[in-house]
Amino acid sequence: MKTVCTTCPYCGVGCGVIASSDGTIKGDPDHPANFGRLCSKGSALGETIGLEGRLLAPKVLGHDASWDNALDLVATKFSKAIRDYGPDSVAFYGSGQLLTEDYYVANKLMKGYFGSANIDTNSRLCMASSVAGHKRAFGTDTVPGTYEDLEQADLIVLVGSNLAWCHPVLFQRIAAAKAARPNMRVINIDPRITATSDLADLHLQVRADSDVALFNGLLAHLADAGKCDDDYVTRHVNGYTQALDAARQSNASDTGLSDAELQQFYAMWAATEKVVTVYSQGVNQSTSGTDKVNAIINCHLATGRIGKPGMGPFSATGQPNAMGGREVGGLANMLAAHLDIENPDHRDALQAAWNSPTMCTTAGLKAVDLFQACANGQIKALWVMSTNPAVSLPDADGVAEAIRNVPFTVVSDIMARTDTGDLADVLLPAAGWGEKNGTVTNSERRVSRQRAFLPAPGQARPDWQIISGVAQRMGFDGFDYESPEEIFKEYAALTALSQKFAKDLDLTDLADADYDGLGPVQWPVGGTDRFFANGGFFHADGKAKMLPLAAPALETGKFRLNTGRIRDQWHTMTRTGKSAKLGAHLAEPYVEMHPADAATLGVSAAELVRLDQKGIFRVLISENIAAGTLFAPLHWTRQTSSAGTVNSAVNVGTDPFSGQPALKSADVSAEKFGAGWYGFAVSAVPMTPSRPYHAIAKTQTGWQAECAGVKTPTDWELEARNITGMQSGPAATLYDISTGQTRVAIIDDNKIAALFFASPDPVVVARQHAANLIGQEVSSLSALAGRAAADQPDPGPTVCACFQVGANTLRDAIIAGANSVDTLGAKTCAGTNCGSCKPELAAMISQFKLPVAAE
Ligand SMILES: Nc1nc2c(c(=O)[nH]1)N[C@H]1C(S)=C(S)[C@@H](COP(=O)(O)OP(=O)(O)OC[C@H]3O[C@@H](n4cnc5c(=O)[nH]c(N)nc54)[C@H](O)[C@@H]3O)O[C@H]1N2
Ligand SMILES: Nc1nc2c(c(=O)[nH]1)N[C@H]1C(S)=C(S)[C@@H](COP(=O)(O)OP(=O)(O)OC[C@H]3O[C@@H](n4cnc5c(=O)[nH]c(N)nc54)[C@H](O)[C@@H]3O)O[C@H]1N2
Ligand code: SF4
Ligand SMILES: [Mo]
Repeated sequence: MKTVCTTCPYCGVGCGVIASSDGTIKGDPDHPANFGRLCSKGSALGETIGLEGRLLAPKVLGHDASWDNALDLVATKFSKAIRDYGPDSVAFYGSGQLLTEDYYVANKLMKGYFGSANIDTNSRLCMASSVAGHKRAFGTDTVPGTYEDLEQADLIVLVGSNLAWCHPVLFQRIAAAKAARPNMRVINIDPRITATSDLADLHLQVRADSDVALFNGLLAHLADAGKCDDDYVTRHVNGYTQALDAARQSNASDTGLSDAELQQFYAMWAATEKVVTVYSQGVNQSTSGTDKVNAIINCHLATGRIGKPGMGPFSATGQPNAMGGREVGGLANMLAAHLDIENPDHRDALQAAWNSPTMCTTAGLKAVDLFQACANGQIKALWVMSTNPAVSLPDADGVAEAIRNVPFTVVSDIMARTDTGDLADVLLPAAGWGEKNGTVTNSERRVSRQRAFLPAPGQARPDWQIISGVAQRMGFDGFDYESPEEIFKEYAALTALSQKFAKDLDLTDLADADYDGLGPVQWPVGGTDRFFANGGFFHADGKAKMLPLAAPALETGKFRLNTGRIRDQWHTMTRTGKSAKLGAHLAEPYVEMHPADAATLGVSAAELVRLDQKGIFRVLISENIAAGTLFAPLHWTRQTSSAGTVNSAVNVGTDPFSGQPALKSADVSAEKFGAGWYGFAVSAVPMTPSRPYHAIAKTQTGWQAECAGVKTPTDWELEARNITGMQSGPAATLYDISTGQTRVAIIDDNKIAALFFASPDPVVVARQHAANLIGQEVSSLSALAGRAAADQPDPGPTVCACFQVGANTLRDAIIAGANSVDTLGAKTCAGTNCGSCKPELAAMISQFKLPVAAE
């Protein structure tokens, strides 16, 4: 058995993991990102490393091919496109989930050997506004602070960040710090009330995209209250007066908050020296995203609250290597080592270091434009790596069409079937997490090793090796790498250029370090932990810039659709979807809707809603969302649902500075989906229900499917067989003529192989219990009751993923007196492993706690 210290492949917290080849996963107690903690996704990594669904050999036009044939073909097609149509006729689309070494090699090939910058990444959908905001304010893309600041702060302001679900270990660090120092305060600014709001002393339910107005209002208040640091501003900041003048033009009532709420927020911020403002996609994914970033940074610059312990603006990165990608110049408008593409000296220096034949001279196409160029015929050869754009880009169906329109498309992925892979001419099998070596950089600039503990399956190869193989076949020197270590050392040495041009990034000390034994290390290596406490910005005069910002006009449309993440799934679910534990939390695509809107549309709880004629989602009626707005998760795809790909209904503009799409604000129509029947099925085998509405998920015993259709089937047994994939074996059907409810059990070898429940209304059945019956002996037909027997209480929908504790179990324990998260944990185990469900436990306690009798 092999055991290694490695890094979690999901979010940008970058937790250290101790992983073994038998699938055991533990948090690394010595890693400074998590000190042993893991969230539900990290804890379930062992369930996701199986080979089910993996791409194990190269495929050309759907047929297995040898590596030689596949790589020759890719090299020939790219060479020919460049020869016939020029370097800008080819494009790469990469990912913040590539390792630094993969990312570096792809950029070197594209920018230094093809001579085009048409290489962009999903970081355009994620961090681009933060990058643009940092560059405007600081002169370079620097995150000034560290995770410790979040523990040392007296006030944490979360803006457009559902930290409890998206950066759970950081959230837990804050929660622990707050428990230890009860005077610490947390403010959450989000148009939705979320699990994160549970920790907040103040939740500001702002109008969407009113963040610039809010922070402009704060800046004016800080000036009026005499809280600006004149000395810091004079010595280190340009643009104060203009920024303040512009801020005074803004109208804080745009936020929709009451005066009392605004004054409370301003007063708390003004009164607290140690304040950290953490922001994420509610800020970045907006047509005013870059301005939002600068509106936040303006307030920190004006007060000098930056770069000192417990204070500063903090952009939480999404993906495990969002930060590393930025360091190696992963975006179409950047060069490696934080060098600028517009600067000829930077370009020349990089070309000299690479000793490369050519160099791109201008920025390339940004993600949305890149796929537009695919649609209009400019792109003749496209290579997509470690991302699923046919799901994750806005106008996902248009993007799929655009990819189809490219004469030659290569997709490198670990999975045989993804919505993007299905469109490829060539599929290349990549080695996945646990099978390859390299480095990633987390949100606090800490470089950590990923280490292999499993053999690469089938013919899978690490991405750097695949890219290098094509480069060599195209006749380029400079790609004869034998290992990721060689690549890392070349890149680390190259960051000397960043120093030469007075930039921030310096990894040169790592160029001679022991790569195998490299522990987590923060940059600047051996320097200070934080930037800018005493100025030292990276604009030519060494000063920072405050920006004069106008708040955008806020539109009122039909419904405003906000999108984002849920606790237990990662993006397009290609990995987390393999875990039954993770699937049990929220198992189908849903749309959150205010009760008033539900009443207007005539939809009741658990019915279905159609968005923009394209998507169909289960309605979740909730007071946590404002009337006129909707929220839907981004995770479901055409593989896991019939119509749950939310980006099919998301058609949005981009930020003018960063090119980041406004994924939080699609204008959509919504109507009730008139289902004639609803169904729920569990089966021992994977299902492809192909019904107008369906969504599948993994269970402990096989698979489950939610479905619905318009026309009620006449033969329910046939319907059950078609949906569950169980064509043979005896079936028992129960039909209740008074309610129209139907139950079908299909038996194989005297064991229950599939169960199907249908009803004219949303199906009420103990789903977890039904799933657990699969594979059981058929002692009686009581299985068809669809509810648990008295001696086997139904735990209800899963809340705690680690211990599979359901909502009913928790409700009963709360009613029996468990009235704190800790006692509930002691009684049921819920929340005692990763702790990701603690906000939900707290919410349930306030819902079900019996009122204490007056004494
Ligand atoms: N479980 C899980 N965790 C993840 C991921 C995942 O897929 N699953 N993905 C990772 C990645 S790549 C990323 S980028 C991060 C994202 O992490 P987050 O940004 O925290 O997550 P989101 O759910 O995208 O959006 C955050 C919040 O922005 C709010 N919001 C929307 N519009 C506005 C607005 O105008 N103003 C304000 N103030 N708020 C607004 C939304 O209501 C939402 O609650 O998560 C990372 N972590
Ligand atoms: N509506 C809406 N859309 C969004 C967002 C939103 O908030 N709302 N958020 C956006 C953001 S912030 C992000 S980051 C994107 C994420 O969106 P994507 O990047 O498209 O989503 P993933 O599912 O993470 O895709 C990663 C792919 O890489 C594959 N893979 C895993 N490991 C490896 C490997 O080692 N090598 C290779 N070659 N492949 C691998 C996986 O199987 C998967 O197919 O979504 C964006 N889209
Ligand atoms: S918080 Fe969770 S998903 Fe993020 S790195 Fe840590 S364990 Fe992984
Ligand atoms: Mo992201």
